[in-house]
Amino acid sequence: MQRRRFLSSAAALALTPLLLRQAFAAGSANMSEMDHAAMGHGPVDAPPPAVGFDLPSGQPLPAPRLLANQAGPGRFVAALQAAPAELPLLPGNAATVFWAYNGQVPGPAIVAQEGDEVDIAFANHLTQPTTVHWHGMPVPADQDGGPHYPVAPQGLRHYRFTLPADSAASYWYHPHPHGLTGRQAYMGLAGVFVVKSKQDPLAHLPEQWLVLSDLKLDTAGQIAENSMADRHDGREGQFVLVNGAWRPLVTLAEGERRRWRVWNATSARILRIAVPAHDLMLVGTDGGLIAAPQPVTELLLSPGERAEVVITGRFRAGQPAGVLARPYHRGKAMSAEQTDDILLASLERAALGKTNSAPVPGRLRDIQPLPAPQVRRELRISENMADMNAMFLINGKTFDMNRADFTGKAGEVEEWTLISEAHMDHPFHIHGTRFQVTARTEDGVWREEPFLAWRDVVNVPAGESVRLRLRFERPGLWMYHCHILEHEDAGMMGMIKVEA
Ligand SMILES: [Cu+2]
Repeated sequence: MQRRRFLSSAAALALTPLLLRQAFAAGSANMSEMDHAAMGHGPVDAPPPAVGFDLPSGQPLPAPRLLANQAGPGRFVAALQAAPAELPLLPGNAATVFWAYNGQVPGPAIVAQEGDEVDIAFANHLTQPTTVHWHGMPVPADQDGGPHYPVAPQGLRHYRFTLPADSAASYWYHPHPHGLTGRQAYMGLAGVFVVKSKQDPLAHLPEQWLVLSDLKLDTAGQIAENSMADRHDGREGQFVLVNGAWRPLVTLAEGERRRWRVWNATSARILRIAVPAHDLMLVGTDGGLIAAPQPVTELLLSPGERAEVVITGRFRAGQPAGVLARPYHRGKAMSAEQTDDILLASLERAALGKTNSAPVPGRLRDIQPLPAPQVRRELRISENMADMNAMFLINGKTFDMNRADFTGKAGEVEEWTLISEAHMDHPFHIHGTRFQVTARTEDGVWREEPFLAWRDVVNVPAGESVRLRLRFERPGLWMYHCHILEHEDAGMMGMIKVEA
């Protein structure tokens, strides 16, 4: 894996910079100094410019604030609005202008139960159209917040759907308007949506949520615009936040067990999360619990992806104490790859108190493999550095709002093979359904997936392939796309029309 990745990155570096420079020189009218520096000195750009200050750090991890339910049991009714919001990031400095749901970054967390009827009244107080996409959630196509259903500035709409049985999972919501998703998300619009089950085998464990997002500031402490490198490689900022806080403090006692839900809500980072010394057990993926716990040493989460892990405190002398993002090379062409660990949160040993060390059951959920497919599709993911208007492609095409790339039938099992002919990793997300990865290549060699899991995002590493099975249950026009939001906005997206 490492060797192949190195070779493909090296090839990308050797082949693309000149074309890149030409393409961007032709297409970019508004380049920052950094862009010019990047163009003049080859493909490897410096990290995001230092802002000259740090954010406050080391404060106890804040829990995401909840969106209050205005209804009784069986329903979840609330109001959500997207609007500019000034938040004081830096003591003594001017507030930073975000775009936020209900004035919060991340947006308010929604917690509902399987079976609930959800009714969210949404108001758009931005000066551009937006939508609310319920990422991963089983909702009807006209409630999914796709680009075909924009909410105009000052517009209002209700999102209504019922949460089916077996839908308990860690979802999230974010804008999905045509061409504007990346900017709206990096301005601060994203929140989490947790669906709970009344039969939850891990209900006895205390939960802690880690919503990972990326913040790129300019020297005035305001949210920076995308650079040319951001638009190509996907935006990364100077700060990776956890629940809106930079390097917060998590305390855990020796032997204490806790259920973590982790969201990668960054625009483009592939996070290789490690918590050295402590025991980690993977218990859930995008689509909720897996069949049986899997001991892991790391958690690879690509943009849009979620995981649930049970952490058990194991403090050992000499181990770095913290939640880390290990270096991961994703084939960037214009910016430097991550070479060092990033500290996401500090971890401190708490005194033994009323800690929970209850065991994790050996069986968590019944997941049946999807049967043999009735339909097989191939999706080739590629990059064309020579065409500024069609740089990121699926089956050779850039996104067209008026073109369904495939037609499917509700209830049929499909097998999709995602084939990367690209130099970068592209995390692939499908709307309207969840899927089971059945096999992936590693250095070009197919390997069967070791366990069943429901997902809605899967990373397709540069030059590799992924095979998955899915079954659309709901008719409609469904999007699939790269979840590096700058790539999605640049057209690495397609649609399948699912007929009843
Ligand atoms: Cu991509």
